Amino acid sequence: MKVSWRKLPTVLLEEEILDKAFSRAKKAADRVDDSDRVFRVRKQMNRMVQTAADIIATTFQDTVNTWPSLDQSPQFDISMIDACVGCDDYRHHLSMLQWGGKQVLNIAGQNSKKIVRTGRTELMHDARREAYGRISSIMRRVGPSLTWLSQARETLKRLPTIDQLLPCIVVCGAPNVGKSAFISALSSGNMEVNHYPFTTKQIHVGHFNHRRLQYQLVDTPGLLDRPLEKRNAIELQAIAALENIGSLVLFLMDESEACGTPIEEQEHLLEDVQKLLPGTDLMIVTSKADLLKPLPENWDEVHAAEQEWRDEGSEGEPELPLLCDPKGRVTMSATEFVGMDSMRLEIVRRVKVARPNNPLELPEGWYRRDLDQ
Ligand SMILES: Nc1nc2c(ncn2[C@@H]2O[C@H](COP(=O)(O)OP(=O)(O)OP(=O)(O)O)[C@@H](O)[C@H]2O)c(=O)[nH]1
Ligand SMILES: [Mg+2]
Repeated sequence: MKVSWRKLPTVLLEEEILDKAFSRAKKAADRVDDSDRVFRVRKQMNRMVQTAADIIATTFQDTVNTWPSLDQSPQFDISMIDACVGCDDYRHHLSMLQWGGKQVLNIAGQNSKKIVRTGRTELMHDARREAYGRISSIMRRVGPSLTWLSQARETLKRLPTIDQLLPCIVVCGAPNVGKSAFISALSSGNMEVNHYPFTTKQIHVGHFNHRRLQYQLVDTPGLLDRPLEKRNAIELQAIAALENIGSLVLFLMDESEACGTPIEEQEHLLEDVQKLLPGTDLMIVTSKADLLKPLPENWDEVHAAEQEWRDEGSEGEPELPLLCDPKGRVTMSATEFVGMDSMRLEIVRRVKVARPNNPLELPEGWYRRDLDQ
């Protein structure tokens, strides 16, 4: 169930729609063939009015139909739309298109009648001209909505694609602690790169599959890695959206401080994140295990167990030992790929606890094609 508003087609602007409608209308009129001059002009004027109105109304209706109705959108999407463009505006501008389409068709109907009822060609031309004038003025009223929708589309298509029905692991921590490297190392296939419209930073979304269920891993750059008090309303709303979708939060802590943020500050950030995402299970993970001095005691043991599991085809859900740092926290090295498989299995276990009645725990042998890519 990928959300379609991320693949919304281009929204044509006022001038583009008018040009398209009037030029098609002219072509339609040029195709009219009748040896009787009055009949010919009547047909031509009628075609012009009807074609122009149809093209505009259809263009509007297509837009209204392809933009998902908010009533049927998942909560995450609604929160994101609200944070990024505003739900009220979203509704208003789509309804303007609906209104405009109706108006334009009415105008065509009325002027068409005038064209049919008269026998004088100059009155037919007048009725056509009048229709074009009225249609243009409706377009001027709808214009700002088209502009708004076109800009909203640019904003919305940059958002991460998250499937609400699948487990989602939110990965956070101070800048440079290794969030993206972790997601990349754990993901099968390529990561998607997106943006939150209000930050310039890249968000990575990765996936891995385990027993036919796809797990999503989402980065949070610029969203959670700043002190609480410096955040604006938009960011808070986006965070609320994350809370809706997160099955598990991983908080990465760089003990080596190679990231540039002192440990103490990272601890403060952790407290903030706990406050921001209170309803979500949180797991603290030490990153960059390879930089720890000394190396974690069970480095070799974990490395060997993971290697063996991979050699055997990564089947089942063994209790691989977790790599532990001196404080007893789970750790891993994304660059050396040690502690990663055991981490993946731990994530699967934690998500299961967080989603006890998971409707997606499909019976053995059940096949969902979209999960097996
Ligand atoms: N030695 C070592 N370096 C790592 C590891 N993971 C990440 N790094 C390095 O740490 C730096 C930051 O990694 P990123 O994955 O970009 O960190 P990030 O948290 O996504 O950073 P932002 O998105 O800017 O907040 C890069 O230079 C990585 O190569 C690791 O496991 N070991
Ligand atoms: Mg990153």
